[in-house]
Amino acid sequence: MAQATTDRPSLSSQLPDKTLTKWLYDMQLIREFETRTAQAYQQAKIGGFCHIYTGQEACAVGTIACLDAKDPVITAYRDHGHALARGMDPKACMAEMFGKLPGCAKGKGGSMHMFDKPNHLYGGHGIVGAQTPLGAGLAFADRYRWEVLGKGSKQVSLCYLGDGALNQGAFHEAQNLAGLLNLPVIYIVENNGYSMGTSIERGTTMADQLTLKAKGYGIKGIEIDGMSIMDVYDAFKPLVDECRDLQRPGFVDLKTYRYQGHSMSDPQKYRTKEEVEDAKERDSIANLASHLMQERGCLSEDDWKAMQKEIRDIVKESVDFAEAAEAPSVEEELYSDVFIHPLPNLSPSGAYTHGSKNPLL
Ligand SMILES: Cc1ncc(C[n+]2csc(CCOP(=O)(O)OP(=O)(O)O)c2C)c(N)n1
Ligand SMILES: [Mg+2]
Repeated sequence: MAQATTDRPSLSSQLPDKTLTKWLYDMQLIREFETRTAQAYQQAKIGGFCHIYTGQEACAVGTIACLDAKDPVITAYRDHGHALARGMDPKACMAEMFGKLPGCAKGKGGSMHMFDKPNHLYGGHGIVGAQTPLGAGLAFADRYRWEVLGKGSKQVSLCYLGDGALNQGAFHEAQNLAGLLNLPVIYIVENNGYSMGTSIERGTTMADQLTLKAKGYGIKGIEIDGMSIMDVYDAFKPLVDECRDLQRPGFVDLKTYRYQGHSMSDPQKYRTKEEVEDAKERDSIANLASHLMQERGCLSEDDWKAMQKEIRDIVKESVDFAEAAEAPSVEEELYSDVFIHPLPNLSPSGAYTHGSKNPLL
């Protein structure tokens, strides 16, 4: 639970009941969504790689709660939670995983590639660390638009990465440029302690002082307990405001835990059941629900049950929708949205138009 370190009340304690109730709703939506996703995967209705976000809900919901609607968000492949927290329709998210046409990427991206331009979500990236230079680029673009072109307003980009991406060269180059050019991007390490089956202690130096790595690039870093959404909001909101205002980068070591295996095929021999159970004792959803019921007294047991039921229905609807939806046709979709070097029979943008013949085949 969030606690004010001074006599001043914490930021989250000053928010209205309805805001915190909405956080609970959003986190529960992700949890239920992931439960149904895992089921659908086991029934072979979802193909490809699939990484479940259960346990980490407070990370996406708490940090995105600190943003403006136009702030860009980019993340890795464990991305369903970010997509839903950013406002993607659960039907579009589920249909994407089912490989169906109404999916956010017309069913051509799948679980790891959630994109939602209207909600300023720029993926969903499967190569570990690949999103980190792109995050710097999003921040550069917004800053250029505002400062040089005099358009728009000061934005701040959020770039999420796993602890496994800390060691990628691309991330170090990205941080160097972000620090050097003062780019308004915040790198949020969703530190769930494991990169597949490798614990963070075995995989990276200074595992207990990650913020020092960012300091080496002139980037201010903070540590946050990612299992408490109120702690996330209380610590992250001032950082977002500062990075927006001063147009400079930030770094967060957001300590969290994933309850499921790395992906849908993981025997989990690298950790004990007790370790997983210990993490569940600090569950962000259970903690917020009990805070709202017992401390704030704004939610009854019945309200909470009704909310869970409503969410179950919404998610079930998204699965039914995804199952019934049309798959993309090979003729219409195989060569659309594909970019290659411009050749004479392509449209000026370099994209294949529907039905155009691929000259390389
Ligand atoms: C460049 C690259 N190397 C290896 C992989 C294989 N791989 C996929 S996920 C993963 C682990 C990444 O762990 P982390 O960054 O901590 O994210 P988490 O899965 O914990 O969310 C690895 C090594 C990859 N996708 N890309
Ligand atoms: Mg990890």
